[in-house]
Amino acid sequence: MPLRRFLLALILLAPLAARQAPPPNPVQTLYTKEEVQIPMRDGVKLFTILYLPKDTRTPHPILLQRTPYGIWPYGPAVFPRSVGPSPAFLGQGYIVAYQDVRGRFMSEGTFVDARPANPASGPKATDETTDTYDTIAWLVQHVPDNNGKVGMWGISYPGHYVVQGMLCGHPALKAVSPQAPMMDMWEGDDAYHRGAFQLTANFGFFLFFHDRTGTPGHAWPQVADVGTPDSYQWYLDAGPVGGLAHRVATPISRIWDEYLAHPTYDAYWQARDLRRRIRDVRPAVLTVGGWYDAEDLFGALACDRALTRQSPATDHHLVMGPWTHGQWADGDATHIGPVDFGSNTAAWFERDVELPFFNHYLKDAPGPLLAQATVFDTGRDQWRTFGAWPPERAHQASFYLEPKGGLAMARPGPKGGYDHFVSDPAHPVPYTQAISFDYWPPYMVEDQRFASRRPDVLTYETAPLAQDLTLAGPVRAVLHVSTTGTDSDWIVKVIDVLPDDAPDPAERPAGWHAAGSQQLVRGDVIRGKYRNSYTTPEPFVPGRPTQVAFTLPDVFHTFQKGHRLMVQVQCSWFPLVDRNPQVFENIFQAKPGDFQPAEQRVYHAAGQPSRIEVRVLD
Ligand code: PG9
Repeated sequence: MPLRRFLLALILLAPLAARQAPPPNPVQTLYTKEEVQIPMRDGVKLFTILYLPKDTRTPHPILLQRTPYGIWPYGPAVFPRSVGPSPAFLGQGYIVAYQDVRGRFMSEGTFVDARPANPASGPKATDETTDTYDTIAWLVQHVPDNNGKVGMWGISYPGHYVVQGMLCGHPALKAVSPQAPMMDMWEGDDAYHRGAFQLTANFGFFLFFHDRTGTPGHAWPQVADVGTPDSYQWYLDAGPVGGLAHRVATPISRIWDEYLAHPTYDAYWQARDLRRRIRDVRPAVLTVGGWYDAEDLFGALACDRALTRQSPATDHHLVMGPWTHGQWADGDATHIGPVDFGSNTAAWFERDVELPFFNHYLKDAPGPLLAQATVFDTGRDQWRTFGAWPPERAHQASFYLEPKGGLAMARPGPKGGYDHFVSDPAHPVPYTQAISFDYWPPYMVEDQRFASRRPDVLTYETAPLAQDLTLAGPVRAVLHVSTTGTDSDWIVKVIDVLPDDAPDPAERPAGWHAAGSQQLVRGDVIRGKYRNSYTTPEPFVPGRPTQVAFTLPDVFHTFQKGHRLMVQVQCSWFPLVDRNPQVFENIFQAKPGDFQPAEQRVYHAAGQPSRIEVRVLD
């Protein structure tokens, strides 16, 4: 091309090119980046990326995240578009450090899932707590322009490392925020719920969570394409969970096999139960959880309970919002599926709670004056604060299952009896209407009419409420049941039944979600053989009435006047939970022919008063 024409083209195209140039990366503008290998006390080096504010007029605190998920982008010249807990932290004068935990990605050593505390005490004995201590000591000593104060934050597995880290005792660690931390993977977090295996969540997770070390440039492996989004049918066709991954010839993490090797709350899980280790926690703690977090709602509540009971001197705070797993960090959390909570609670949390919390403890800024508990009423769509959680002034009450599908606060009379249905593992109750291969987070607020129409789902509901009813705290299900099998799962769901005469959405009152909907507030499961002991499973005696009681995670929900409180009881929740053959055996060794229907009875009689026990806040 002649030079003159080339220059003319350049002049004409320059504004266009300038218009299309990507916006400057704020992280690259505000920070420099360093990659360091931090030596632990046993010599193992942990790969850590530092983002250092270019503004060094005042010393800055350090925010640390430790993670098994990789700390992309690797490479000193490649920058992410945000660093820190949320974009609200950009330019706020924080040094941000991300670390591959031992045995993951670019860090040396061997990875152990939810690594238990190391009982050895020698100078070279290590675990996640000592790795955190050594990391903080190195950062404070070597990172330029730091003010000697360190904070930690993380969601889910990174939240688990925050809890391990807050036990480390390093004096520079002043403030931590464990968000949806895994606290006990067997009773209520990711692996099992009271012995019921969380099938879709675990299979999907371990399809990608392979051992990864020393391969910085890779991306996560593509999750194996099983050829259909219809998880219900796929898992049903795939048969018993034992051997599943190997039958479908899908590469899966070795940890999947570890989880299946420990179906009972044995020493493997007890050693990983972080609740047992919470004591003498010195940093201030901001625990965060989501009322609709399908993965670690249990962990957030368990973390706060353990601090309250076992480390009462700790300055600790709880925030529970209308969120799915990690949704509070998504920037927008106005709704979950069709349920609109009326405001962007994530933006409020990031701006008005999380940033002020760390500013106060790490930069001596005025405190956010956080209450002990800042919790969202999911029935009124409003935040409330309390001096303790659950609120001390909430009082105990029971709602009893009644004949003909009733639910009332009066104990059943002498004429009570039972309801019954056939639970057939060949036709399990779906946990959602959605067609999704991975677990479907909005199931936790989903309209349950798809389930209540089934003959194998028992439904009990109050009359329309004469006044608002606010439940604040745990829900204990106390069922009197029998089965013709020798094992079975029991699922209890607490539901808000919205009136049919829905107001015009334009004038939607707070808490109104969908006319006539049977909106799930809380559901959970127990594998019946663990009803009396998590460590020693017991068979049912066929036909003998037996009590099955378990505590569902807390709720904070106002059932408004005119709504109904509903309870549903069922014996499968598939494929969220693996199928129970309804025979007392190690389910992961069950053969296809072991799975058999059973007749289930739920009693509502004077001597067998099935009920839910709740905390009511007047
Ligand atoms: N809660 C997720 C998880 C952790 C461990 C095992 C399985 C899932 C997570 O998001 O980290």
